[in-house]
Amino acid sequence: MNIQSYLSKKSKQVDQALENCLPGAGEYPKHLHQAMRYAVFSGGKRVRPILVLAAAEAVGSKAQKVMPAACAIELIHSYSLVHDDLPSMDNDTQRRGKPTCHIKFGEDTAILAGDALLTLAFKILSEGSFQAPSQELKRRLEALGLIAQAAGNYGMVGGQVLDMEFQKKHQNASVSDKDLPAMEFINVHKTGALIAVSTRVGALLGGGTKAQTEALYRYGKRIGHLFQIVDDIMDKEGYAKILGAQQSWKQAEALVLKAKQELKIFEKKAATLEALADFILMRKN
Ligand code: GRG
Repeated sequence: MNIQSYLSKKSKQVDQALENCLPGAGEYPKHLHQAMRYAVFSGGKRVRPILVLAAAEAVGSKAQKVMPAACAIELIHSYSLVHDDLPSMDNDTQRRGKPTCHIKFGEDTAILAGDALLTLAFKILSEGSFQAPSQELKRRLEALGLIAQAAGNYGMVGGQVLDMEFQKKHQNASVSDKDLPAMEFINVHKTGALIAVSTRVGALLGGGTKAQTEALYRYGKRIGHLFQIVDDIMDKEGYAKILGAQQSWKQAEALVLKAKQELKIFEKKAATLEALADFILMRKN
């Protein structure tokens, strides 16, 4: 399994599908549509959509079948980064080495571009469903609800609010291991939920059995946790601050093993997901 060539092939397919979902830059209202496109096409790794596609492949589906869900999740991820960078949140001026959306388009347009990306995600998830057979329709509705749950108050948005409170509380105080449970709760929701729902709906919409879908959901949760630990090691934040880099690496490696345990039932079909776990551990950005 050459994961680099898999990633580059799939991210090109995701980019093409995103291009088909998004309004053109010249379409009215131009400023809004340009901001939406800027948020989506500025060099993201496409980890979440690729997890959706790879989970579908692990249950024996064609990746293309779950492409709308993969795009929807990437649009939600893109919106979350636009809003996370706003002055009232992290107040960042740069993302992926470029000016953040609000620096380039103004704060008002950036807020609205985020809103529009989030709502577009659900439009894409609903598309074509009137013609779907009833079993397929049920799976689509379930996936739509799961994605909404992962993105909203019980998932990413809830985690973001708790993180803001946590940051305020620790502005002048250092973090210690007694803060670990609170930090884990935040991460499971803020970062983990959208990653875990990616493999879950990839399996569900790919036609996986209950056991397969649950195994890939557990895999996704491990990967989400892993993603955050590696992020913290790179940024010398969170886990790295509390546990130190060496201990954080140990935790990350243990999570890779646990994630791979969940893939045993898929045998060779999960080779990509195995390689993706290693890739997330070793990623450099
Ligand atoms: C504003 C509702 C709202 C939520 C924001 C996810 C999030 C919540 C904020 C992002 C903060 C952050 C940098 C978290 C660390 C993990 C993470 C999500 C990194 C960015 O994801 P990548 O590396 O991004 O997949 P790319 O650039 O590849 O798309």
